[in-house]
Amino acid sequence: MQPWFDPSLLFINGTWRACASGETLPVINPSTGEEFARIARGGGADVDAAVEAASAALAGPWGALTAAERGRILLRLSHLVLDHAEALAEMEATDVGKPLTQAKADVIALARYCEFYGGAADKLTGQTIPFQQGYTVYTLREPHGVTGHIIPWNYPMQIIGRSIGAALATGNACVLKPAEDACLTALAFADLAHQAGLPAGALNVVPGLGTEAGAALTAHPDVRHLSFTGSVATGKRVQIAAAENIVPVTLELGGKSPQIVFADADLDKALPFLVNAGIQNAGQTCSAGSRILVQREIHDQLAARLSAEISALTIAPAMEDARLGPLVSARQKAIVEGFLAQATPDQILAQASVPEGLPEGGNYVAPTLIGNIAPDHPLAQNEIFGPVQVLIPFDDEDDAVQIANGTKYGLVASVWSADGGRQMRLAKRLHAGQVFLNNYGAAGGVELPFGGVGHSGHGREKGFEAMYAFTTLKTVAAHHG
Ligand code: TXE
Repeated sequence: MQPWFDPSLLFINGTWRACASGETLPVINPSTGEEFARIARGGGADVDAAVEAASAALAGPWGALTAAERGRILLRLSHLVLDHAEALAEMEATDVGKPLTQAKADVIALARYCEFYGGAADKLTGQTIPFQQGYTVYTLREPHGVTGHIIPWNYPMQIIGRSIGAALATGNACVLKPAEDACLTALAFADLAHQAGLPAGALNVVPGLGTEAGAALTAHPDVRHLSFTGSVATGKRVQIAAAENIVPVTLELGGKSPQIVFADADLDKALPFLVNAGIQNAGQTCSAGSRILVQREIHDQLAARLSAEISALTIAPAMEDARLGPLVSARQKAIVEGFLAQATPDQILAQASVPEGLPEGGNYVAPTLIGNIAPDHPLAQNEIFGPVQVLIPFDDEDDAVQIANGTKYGLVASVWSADGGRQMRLAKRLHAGQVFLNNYGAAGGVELPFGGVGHSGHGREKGFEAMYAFTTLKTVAAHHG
């Protein structure tokens, strides 16, 4: 699948150009291991040019638009994304190995983010504040200025939608550094944004390595806000860089999210969610429900039902659209296999088989259910970021909360129970940015504020919360006597 644009170029100031070094990086199809395109190896000089273009856009036509005009551009962009749905989905499936149906869902989500933030652009208001006699006081919500966006490879379109959508709606000018394993739909998005009428410089895309283009973006003194989704280790570096320039930073760093199943749960309803929350996108999901905590009296029953489901999962190249495709890269496959090697044979409760005859260079990993494991075992503590679910028994509510809250993360949690009081109690006690009661919403909810506590990061994206994050509040106090 070849993109309709030249993917070896950068998108800066509304035009395509080669990177300063002229160097390119390979784009590998994870389903086959074959190179099918090249992307630019952007670096510091390219980031400088992108930030300069963004600053000029703010001082020029982009900065002069009203909120309603910005919103209309995003709404046009939403339609253009849908018009290109098939091409975008195929591009993503080929680039990151995501099964076609899941890639299509990401396109719909991207369009929905543009629609949501397009509609919301002129709904963001300040306040008037009662103050002393003779004063009128009000607040203004203003854009930060140039915003830097560092995006991972697992849900490129969704994360671009939530981050760039909110930043543009509030009037910032963006520099986007997509992950080296997933640049194509970011470049396509910039092209569509240009077609939708986005003024030059309002959105610039600089592909390249994290340690080069990414580090240069986080260190740039004219970038006034950073948003980052990725690993904890890189998140720390981004936060340190943000501290050097005293700029706010939003970090979304993944998790080890618990799905807590009580003996009174409706298992027929829960089962598809329990499985899907772990294996969607081959488990490469920040909000994956990768720890299933089950009340001891139904442990064996649930283990048997999960084992049957997980053993039957299908695996194929992304374009064949099975339940799982390959992992994004040979590197990610090695990470996941390294985790799996820590399990003893009695801890592997179920494993699907990778079918014979798949392309040899593909990064396929069999979905696996792990059990007989203590809650503090590394497999039950660390984000594996592959199709690996861990099953852990608990005795009662207190025990469930203790195990659920017993990792360094806190992104999402779910509670499966028919007891309404218990649902409410746990919703309060669980350390997480989102709690789902009798459902699981990984990747869902454009409208729903999303983000973590602890090592899952800080700051909130999605919904209206993101618009507050992408603005700075100014208080104006007028003394008129
Ligand atoms: O992440 P990185 P990687 C987790 C997941 C996975 C692990 C490693 O557990 O196994 O991270 O993945 C850019 N300055 N998540 O190595 O390095 C990089 O180019 C600035 C969870 O891919 O965090 C890419 O654009 N930027 C996660 C982005 O950071 C830098 C999604 C993410 O890459 C940089 C992805 C630097 N010094 C991985 N170094 C989630 N929360 O969903 C790298 N980057």
